[in-house]
This record gives sequence, C-alpha cells and structure tokens, in this order.
Amino acid sequence: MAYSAKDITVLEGLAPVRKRPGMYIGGVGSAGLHHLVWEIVDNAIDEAMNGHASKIGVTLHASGSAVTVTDDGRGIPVDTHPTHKKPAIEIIFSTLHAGGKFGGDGYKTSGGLHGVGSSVVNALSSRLVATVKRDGHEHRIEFSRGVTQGKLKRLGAARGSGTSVYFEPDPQIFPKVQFDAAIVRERLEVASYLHKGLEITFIDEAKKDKQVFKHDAGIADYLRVIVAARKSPVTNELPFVLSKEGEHRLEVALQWTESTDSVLRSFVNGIPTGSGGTHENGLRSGLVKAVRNYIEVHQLSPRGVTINSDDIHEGCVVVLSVFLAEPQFQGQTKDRLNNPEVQSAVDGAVRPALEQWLNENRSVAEAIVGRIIAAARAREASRAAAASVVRKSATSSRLTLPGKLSDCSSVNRENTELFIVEGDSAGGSAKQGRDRATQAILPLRGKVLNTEGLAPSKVLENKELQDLLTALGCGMGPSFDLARLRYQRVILLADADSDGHHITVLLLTFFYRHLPELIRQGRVFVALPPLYKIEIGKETHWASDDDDKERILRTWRKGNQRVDITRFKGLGEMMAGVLWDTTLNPRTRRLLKVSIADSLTTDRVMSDLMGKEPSARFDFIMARADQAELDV
Ligand code: 28G
Repeated sequence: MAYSAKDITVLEGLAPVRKRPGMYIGGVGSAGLHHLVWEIVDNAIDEAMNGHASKIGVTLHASGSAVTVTDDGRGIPVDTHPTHKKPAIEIIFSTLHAGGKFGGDGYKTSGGLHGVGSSVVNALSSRLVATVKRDGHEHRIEFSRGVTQGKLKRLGAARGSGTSVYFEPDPQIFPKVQFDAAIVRERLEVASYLHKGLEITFIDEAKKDKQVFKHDAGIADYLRVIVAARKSPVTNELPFVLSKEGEHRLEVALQWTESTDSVLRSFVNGIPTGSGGTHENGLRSGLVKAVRNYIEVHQLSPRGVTINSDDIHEGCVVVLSVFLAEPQFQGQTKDRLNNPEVQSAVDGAVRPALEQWLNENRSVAEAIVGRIIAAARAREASRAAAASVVRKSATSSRLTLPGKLSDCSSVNRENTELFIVEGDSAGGSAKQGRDRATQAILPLRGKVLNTEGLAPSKVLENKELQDLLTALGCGMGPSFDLARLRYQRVILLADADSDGHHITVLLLTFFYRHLPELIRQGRVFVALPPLYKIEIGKETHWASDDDDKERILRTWRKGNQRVDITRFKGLGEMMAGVLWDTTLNPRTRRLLKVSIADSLTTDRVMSDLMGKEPSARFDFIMARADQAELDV
C-alpha cells in the first residue's frame, strides 16, 4: 500500500499532555518516566511486526537521563502534508493521535497507546531529535517540549532506511529524570522473547555494557529461563508449546514443576498484563478441561480424592502471549484484559491442542497426572491437619512469647494475622484499633538489623529478630517448619514515609533471605497505611502517596470544591478507629502480597537490596509494590 501524508488524521495539540501527563503515561514517577522508553520502543516494534524492521537498538546515554532508540524500518515519512504544509514526521511528533492508526487502515499495532506515543514522549521531553534515513538521505528534526525547533533538515546522502529517536525527559515534568538501566534491560529482554526473531541491542553507556537479545524460539525460551530460575525439578521434561496465527494470534508455553506455587506470566501485544484478564481465564479453563478430559478418557481418576482446578494448576509455569487488534483494559492499573471474546478463543485453542499433546506424549502425561493427583492428596491431608491445629500460644507455650507481643485470642490459626509494627507508639494505636480475636501486634523498636549476607547465628543474636521468630513460631533454617507458623498471615506495617519504606525493606530482606518459604507460600504481606486524609465535600478519601493523592483530587474534586488535606506524621498519631478503617480492617484495607519474581527480576531486586544506597532500597519497595498482587 502506498502511503502519503494525507492519510494522517489530525486531532489535537500537545498542551493537554503537559498539563496532565498522568493521563497519558500513568504518572510522573519512575513507572511514568520509563513509559516514555516503552512508547518509542513500541513504535519500533510495530515497524518490525509489520515486517519492515528486524533490528532495534536502545542506548541509555552516560548521563542516565537520555535515551536513543533506533530501528532499521522504512523510516518515518518526511513528505509534506498537502493541507498542513508540514512534513509528516513533524505532524506525527507534534500532534496528539496523529499516525493514522485510528483511520482503520489495517495498520497493525503492538499496543501501548496506539501511536499517540511519539507525540506524548515529545511533549514530555525537554529535547527530542528524530533522525530518519529514507529516499537516499538522512533527515533530521528537533523539538523541545513538543515545540519544533527549526525546520526538518535534509542532511547528507545515506544508504538504507530506518528511524532513530533521541530524547531527554523534561525535568519540569518528572521529579527524577534518571532511568534505571536494569528496568530498561529487563523489559527489552522480555520483548525479545515475545517477538521471536527480533534482535534487540541494549547499550548502557555508563557501564560500557552492550547486550544483544534475540530468541528464535520465542516464549519457549522464556519459559526455560523462568523454570531454570525457580530451581525446582520439572515434572514434564518436555514443555508444551502452542503457537497460533490468525485473528487472535496466540502463543503459549507451559511446564509443570515440583514447586507448589504456580506462575502465569501473561502479555497482550507484548505488554505485560495483570492477573485475572480474560486471556488468563481462557488459559486456565482450557488447561483444566484438557487435563480433566485426559484423566477421564484414560480412567486415571484416583479413588477417594477429587481433583480440583487448583491441583491441576499447582506447580505449573505458564507464559501466555496474545495479540489483538483492539485490546480493552480495566482495573485500577488498566492492565487487566477485558475483551470477552478472547476468553473463549484462548480456551478453544489451548484445550484441544493440550489434550492432543498429552495423548501423543503418554509418558510425559503420566508424570503430569501423577503430580496432579499427589497435589490433590496433599491438599486433602493438609486440610485435615489444619482443622486440628490449635494455636499453641493459647495453652502451653504462652509463657515463652515475647512480652511486647499483644497476641490475638483466637485458638484457631485460621484467619489470624501478625502485624509487625515499627515503634511503640504506632504499636499502641494498632493495639487499640485491631480486632483482638484475630489480629496480633508485635512492635519493633528502632531500625531493624540488615540481615543481607548475615549468617543465621548472627541473626539469632539480634533481640528484635529473636522476638519476631518466637512470635512466628515456625523456626528458621534447618529447623523451619511451616506447620508451626502461629498465624495465617504476617503483615508488615510501617509509616507511609521513606523511613517506613526502609524498615519494610529491611524486614523483607530478613524474610527473603532467612524465611523465603513464608514468601513463597504467600504468607507475607505489606500493609498500605494512608499518608493523606482528603476531605472533599462530605466525602473522605485516603491516599497512600502523592500520586494517589493527585489521582483522587483529579477524580473526585468537582470544579472549585473545597478540599481539606491532612498529612499523617505517622501511624502513632492516627486515631485507632481511623487505623482500623484504613489499614487493619480486612474488608476495607489495602494490602500487597509479597512475591518473588523469576530471575529476570530477582537479579535486579537482589542488587538493589544489597546496595548500600538507601534510595535504591526505596526504589525496590516501590517497584515491588506494582508487581505484588492485591490481597482479596
Ligand atoms: C526508532 C524509534 C522508534 C517508525 C515508521 C514507519 C512508518 C511510519 C513509523 O508511518 C504514518 C500511519 C499509518 C501508514 C509507514 C513508513 C509507511 C511507509 C512508515 C519508530 C503511515 C507513520 N513508510 N517507523 N511510522 N503511518 N519507527 N521507531 O517510530 O499508515 S514509526
């Protein structure tokens, strides 16, 4: 199809982007800043997905606050638009929604913001330089904060074609303009799995480091990396891989491991998606039906136990990638896929293919079914055991519990929670505000010991951690026994400020290094106490950070309505009733479940944790918070 500049639909200028950056990139924090890179990279990937480019380069410049993205595609068109009398490239970079992707011209998109990306990045960059090789020449145009700086220039003769975009995020918009090389690197690596065959080169100038990502086996390679990182033996040596072209392009790779937790990494148009989307639901139901059918047909159903869908999913590691023309997202972070037709499409593709694969690989299938039956048996056995578990504290061992622990009164462990709280005054409010039947409070004094790299013997010398271990009851190291954990959930509760975040990170380091099984079993949570109380008219809202506050004001404040904002100095000064409503009450509170991601993330997390820089630790907790699932 011949392209000409008149195909571009012109919608609006860039002022709205600078006015409300959050509307376009989600926020101006670290996630929003990195979003700029994803937008430009997505455009390069689009060009590759359409078959015109095969190599993408991303350079993080030595300053850490400028990036260049290149592709070897056709080059952004530079011809002059007949009515606007401006080069197409200038219109694309300075007009919101320019790009023709809304014109229904069949131009495939990799997702993201559907081509509004380049102009949004331009609007939020103090400087952006786009260089295009096309029609035998190099062409260049520069912008500052969305405003063109001089005309498009035709430079010297050049062979081949392609686009290069250099940009510096605007410090007037972003409080911090420093990119995190590990975040960029990781996203590019994942993209190279999702777009098989695409070669992505990442250069970190500051570290003089260059990495090339290219995976001809696509997500099958990704699955291998995830499974290897989990260090858990596999049940089926042969992974199941499915690749389907068509209206709902879909790729699945999965494998069962001996670990009890399961992993579902899902993507739509190459973008990571949150849990519970329709594609994930389709995968889960297709998977369960295929296995159930196989068990039924071969009469493998065990006597005396019923297999449920959790038993089938247990230990299963899945990578799921779908490509759609018009993905719709919902949920707080707009990352849960909502297209209903995708559920049946994924279910309908996975179920027959997996069932056929099981039938063609009988010994592999046998191992999988054996694992599933074992999971069902273990579940029934542990349920029987749990029913008879009585919290020991209620009777004999009470005397040995730490004096400052305010234990809960329930004799049954079910639904009990231990809150680890920083400081005596916060401990006091929590003690007053809690539900004493099920919620126990353990106040810790001062800074928690940094246990990274510490021998267990040293950990056990620390009085605060000793008390914590006694309260938990499950032991540590070789004597660890999950069955002796005295509570169902362990919740870290610290102030919503940087000191509080630091304490949370130190506690997470302790759990990650010395009680990792508690995290793996999904028993460790981080509470999100409010930082602000926002009263708008008669309504009260709670915000856990500044972004949250801005979002609430944008969403709920009508016109010039009066607003009262109170910033809490700490949990200690919060009224017990308020603490209950916002942080303790299981029905209304916000809680993050702590989880350990695969190696792709863990490497970075570990180096951040080990670094001596407090700000790196702070980044860790904030970044993790995005990934941790919201508790039910
Ligand atoms: C390096 C960083 C990011 C890109 C292209 C190539 C074309 C293009 C980009 O066209 C207008 C709208 C839809 C067709 C298309 C070149 C057709 C013919 C292109 C990028 C016209 C935009 N020749 N490469 N945009 N489209 N790479 N990399 O941004 O209808 S953006």
